[in-house]
Amino acid sequence: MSDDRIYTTDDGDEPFRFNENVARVFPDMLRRSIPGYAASIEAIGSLAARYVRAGTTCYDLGCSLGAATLAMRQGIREPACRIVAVDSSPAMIERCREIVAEDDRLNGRETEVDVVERDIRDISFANASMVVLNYTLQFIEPAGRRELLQSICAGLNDGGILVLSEKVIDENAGMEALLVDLHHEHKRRNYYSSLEIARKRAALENVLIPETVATHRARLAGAGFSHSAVWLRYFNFVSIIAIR
Ligand code: GEK
Repeated sequence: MSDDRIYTTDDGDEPFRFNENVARVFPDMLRRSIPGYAASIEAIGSLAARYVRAGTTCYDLGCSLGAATLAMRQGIREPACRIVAVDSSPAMIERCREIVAEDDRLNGRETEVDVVERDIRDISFANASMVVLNYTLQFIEPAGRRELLQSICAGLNDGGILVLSEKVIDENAGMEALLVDLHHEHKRRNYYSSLEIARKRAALENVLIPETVATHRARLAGAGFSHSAVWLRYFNFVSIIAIR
């Protein structure tokens, strides 16, 4: 695994993209940048054990290198399940296919995994018992988020679960400034310089568009989910579970 040194040289003037350079350092980038990331992956495995039903499909949307896919695959206790792992970045998909093939070799293929290069807005969902959007919805234009969640909810079986992890903003400007500052301090503790943090922030402007927890939960209810709850919060990063 390579270290993320992208913004030691990149000045952050160009918008952030999920290209080959990012795919190469991605596990290191997420581990050092997203507080609670490891906990989100662990919980996805536990939730798969509880919620995934025999003969159903699971979706990992914005799968990147397949960390959530492999956590689901390990967690699933039922037969004849399938995981569809989707990402629009060719660099991510190429590496994800290699990682899944290695997992096939080491751990077997009892749960089939299809790795699909596509925009998650073009997927049709059916017979699903679990859907994961682990830090992905934030990259979809806000105007398209409701339609995507409606289509996910419609494709979930009754009692099925969505895991939605996101960077969020706070309604209160003072709290928002504090949470951003705590996040940046967390990144500095993880050996990102202030310059790297500032450059990455500039590159993510208008690419990663965070919303409030209240906006997410209201949208989930409007999309047809019967309940939702925040199960993880670490500074300005949350993970929400929603049940159809
Ligand atoms: C993990 N879930 O390790 N269609 C498909 N993929 C997309 C789209 C789209 N419209 N927009 C963005 N992506 C992973 C981490 S990363 C989170 C997810 C982050 C993809 C994009 O290519 C990238 O791989 C992923 O969503 C977001 O649990 O980098 O902060």
